[in-house]
Amino acid sequence: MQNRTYTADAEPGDTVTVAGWVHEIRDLGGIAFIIVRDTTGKIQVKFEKDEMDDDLVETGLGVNRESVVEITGDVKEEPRAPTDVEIVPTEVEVVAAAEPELPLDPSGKVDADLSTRLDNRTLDARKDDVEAVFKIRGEVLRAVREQFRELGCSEINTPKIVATGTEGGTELFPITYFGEEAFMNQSPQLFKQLMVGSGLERVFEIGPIFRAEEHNTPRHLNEATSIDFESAFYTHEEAMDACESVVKAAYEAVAENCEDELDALGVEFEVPEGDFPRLTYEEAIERINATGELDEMLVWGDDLPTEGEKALGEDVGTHYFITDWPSEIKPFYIKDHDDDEELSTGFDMMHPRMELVSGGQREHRYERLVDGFEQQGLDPEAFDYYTKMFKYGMPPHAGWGLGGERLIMTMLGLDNIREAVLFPRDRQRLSP
Ligand code: ATP
Ligand code: AMO
Repeated sequence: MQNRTYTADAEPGDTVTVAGWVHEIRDLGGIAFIIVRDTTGKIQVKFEKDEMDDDLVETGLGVNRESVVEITGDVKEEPRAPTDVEIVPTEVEVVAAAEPELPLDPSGKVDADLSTRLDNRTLDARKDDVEAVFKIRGEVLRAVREQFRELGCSEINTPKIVATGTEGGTELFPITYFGEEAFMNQSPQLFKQLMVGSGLERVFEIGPIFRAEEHNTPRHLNEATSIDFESAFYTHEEAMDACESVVKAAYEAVAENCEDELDALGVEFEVPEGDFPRLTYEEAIERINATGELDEMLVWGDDLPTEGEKALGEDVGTHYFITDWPSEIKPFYIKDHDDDEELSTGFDMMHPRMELVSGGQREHRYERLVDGFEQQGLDPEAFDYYTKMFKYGMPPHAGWGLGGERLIMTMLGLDNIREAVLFPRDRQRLSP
């Protein structure tokens, strides 16, 4: 609104108009205050009952908390006010009244459980710490995009309604597409690969992925944000370098540009320093076994169980890569090492708490790619739209996918991945 003139640097003597939410009402008898909150902060408005027009006092003090008000008045110096100034009102308008009973307390004085918070996200995101998460999320995405540009990538958008799945471990959401069976896409994997064979060569995408994960966990969503990278003429080693640079750029940008938000969250924030250690899968299982945290020793070919990831994370203590996975537990599109077919070029990048990234060099040789489908029990014909492009000059390439919410969750120490999404989708939650 044009007449919203209050800013945090308003000075005594200014006449201003502030529009925002009634954060708090304190009635001390002869004198009363309301604290008005807007995106720039909070300002105290003083009502001296005997010295002001009755209507003004009645309107100003008759509102419920969280109502939207527009107040015009004079800025006065007041050392007892939180910002050293206050507004003495001459006009008060209730723009949008709030009901007296709120489903949760946006001042944050009364805690609400996560489910109540998610059901009332508008009110929840009026809280400084919640707002901070989403401001930081925006900053992370901005910094990630900028780093991809530094790396020479073009941003792409690929379809989310598709004919086939790619990520074997999790289920697909089926939909009906004009009478035909289709699915919500689990990953832009095949499409980003198709684009490294185009004139674009090096691409990234930030978009939703859909996975019918069977269980409710604090680190899985059914709709998540995938940050995907893929480059022609890259090895898996170069892809890991790019991955590390993107994650560090996100941390650096938050450290530099989100000081207030980090304060609001009260997190101890550290930008990861030094190179992320690169452990082979073999070293990883040995180190997990050595922690003694697992009931059963891991052997070659086992996937890393959650407790194993945790034990190793505590042991390593920083972000790290796990490389050289057994080929049999990596997807068909991952290339094996040239000198050892049992060993894949696939890698994961881990935060001490959990996996953040999967990636690898890709199989770009047509015959081998088709064999790989058959070995995983997939029908190569269903993937003809993808494989046929490997017959017309597909360069060697590598890439990775980073879980956007897991990045935010681990960066900010959030307990539950749902706190990193405005409107999460999980087994119980389809609205709002
Ligand atoms: P992604 O599936 O995307 O590769 P992830 O972190 O889910 O990433 P997985 O390889 O699926 O990694 O699983 C790692 C471990 O996490 C599994 O061995 C399993 O113990 C545990 N896990 C995975 N999904 C679930 C789930 N839905 N419920 C409980 N535990 C799970
Ligand atoms: P992957 O299946 O490991 O690999 O997914 C990549 C990363 O995405 C995140 N992620 C999720 N986050 C929240 N909820 C989920 N249900 C969920 N599933 C995955 C994780 C994970 O590490 N195509 C490959 C990537 C590649 O090779 O380029 C892929 O999708 O952080």
